[in-house]
Amino acid sequence: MTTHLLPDLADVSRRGDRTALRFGDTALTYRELAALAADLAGQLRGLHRVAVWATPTAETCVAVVAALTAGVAVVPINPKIGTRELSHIVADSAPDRVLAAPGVELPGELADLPRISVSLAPPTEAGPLPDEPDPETPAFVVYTSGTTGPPKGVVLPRRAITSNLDALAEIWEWTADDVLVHALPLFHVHGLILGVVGPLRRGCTLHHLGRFSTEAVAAELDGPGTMLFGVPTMYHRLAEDCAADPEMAGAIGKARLLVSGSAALPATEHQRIEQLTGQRVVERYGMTETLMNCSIRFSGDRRPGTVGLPVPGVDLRLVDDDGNPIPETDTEAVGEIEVRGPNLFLGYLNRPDATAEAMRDGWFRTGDMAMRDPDGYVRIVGRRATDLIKSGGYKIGAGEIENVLLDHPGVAEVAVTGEPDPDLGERIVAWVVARGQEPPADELIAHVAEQLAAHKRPREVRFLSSLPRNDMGKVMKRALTS
Ligand code: MCA
Ligand code: AMP
Repeated sequence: MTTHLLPDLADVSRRGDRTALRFGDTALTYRELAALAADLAGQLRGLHRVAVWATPTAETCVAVVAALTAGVAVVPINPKIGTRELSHIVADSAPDRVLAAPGVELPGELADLPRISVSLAPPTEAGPLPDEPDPETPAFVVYTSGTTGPPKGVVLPRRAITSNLDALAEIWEWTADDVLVHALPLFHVHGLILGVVGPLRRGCTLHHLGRFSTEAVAAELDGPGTMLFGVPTMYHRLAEDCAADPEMAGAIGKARLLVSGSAALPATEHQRIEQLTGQRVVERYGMTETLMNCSIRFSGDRRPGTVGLPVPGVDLRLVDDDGNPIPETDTEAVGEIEVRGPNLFLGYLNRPDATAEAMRDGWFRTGDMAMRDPDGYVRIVGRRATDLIKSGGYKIGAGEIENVLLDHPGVAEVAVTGEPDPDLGERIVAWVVARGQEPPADELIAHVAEQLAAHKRPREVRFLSSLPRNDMGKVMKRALTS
């Protein structure tokens, strides 16, 4: 017998009348969600993959749950996606249908796909749920940036999701009594898999805020919210506002658990939040391809600057530049993190070359560089690739932005870098050699937002007469600092 990915939807007698999801004034109980998902799953039967217009709404969750129920892979689409990125994702993932709320105007290639409207109106008759799909069935294709080229589709099987969510539940003592609060976007692992599938698998309640604000987070944690998921930028903004508002600090202090991930939370930020709220943030480390690899335990030592121990079921090693494992007792060496376990993806969609390159003897090469504390706690110290930027918790490839800027008629040459930023972690900077007269910076910024996505836009444009290059003609990005 296979275990269900979403047990409380498969058997609503368990928690049918409990609220599953709340987005503002819209709430669905487990019973309502199960009925909507069963109805929609009936329409998805036999399909291979569907695109979901991933607005932060209950409709997105219904679409995702229906697809999971039917065993159809979901390709979540950023509702602020630009034209070029959308063309790539639709061509690459070739979805059979697009799922969106009624009345939403879909852009570009999505408008050409057969559409299924996701309504929250109760179905007249809830059909039986289909049989639980095989654990190796793809559940999601999540697009993630690399150093060069367009984003790659990460194919995640159900097995990775169930095993990883259960491991997190164990170490975070996450139960059906929790009310998870967050405001994360629903087109990445953090917001969608941990933040939506996570609470539904636990049988607990999700309160999604629609968009992030420190006031909304505080109001929830002062009320029913018990857990918060956020990226470091959100914790930075909470720290700033708590410093000015002791009442807000008191509200945040009531949480059972604050979890930070998607990028490093600076130790100073950890300390500031603890001083202001009395809460020590639990940091965890993950990746789209691997889900969560490491985390501080709920009852463990919440040591700032570390991401704790590997989560149960995940094997982790550090390797040197030649790929040789570094002994666990070596606490001086910096090595690349490699992981293996049931948490791993199936591969990059249509990219066996990239999949092979990312693997070494069954281990996934993360590109993240780390050290180990004497008790095994992992300390991330950097990344192998300088061309990957983490801004606001989003991973962004420098090459992707450079290619788009080079298409602008006013740009002759360009190099994109990430610079330290107190709010975003890193801020994207475009160094531009103009073709003729310098184009307005705002125009270049808008060009990237329009072609790729708003979060990939440079926050600054700096004009140069030439780019620093080495003897081979390669741009020396390290020389590009303000
Ligand atoms: C501004 N905007 C523009 C432009 N300028 N739109 C078009 N063209 C422009 N030139 C709009 C934006 O679309 C947005 O619209 C608004 O202005 C503000 O944008 P921005 O400044 O980028 O937002 P922010 O306030 O700085 O956002 C901070 C944030 C956000 C809320 C922390 O970065 C965020 O949600 N980060 C989460 C990232 C995440 O979930 N990562 C998970 C992947 P509007 O106002 O309408 O929004 S990592 C992962 O999954 C792994 C597994 C892991 O470990 O977790
Ligand atoms: P993504 O591809 O968007 O899933 O981002 C994964 C990357 O985010 C990882 O390879 C890390 O570089 C980074 N990351 C996630 N969580 C943390 C963390 N707690 N500390 C440092 N880096 C992190």
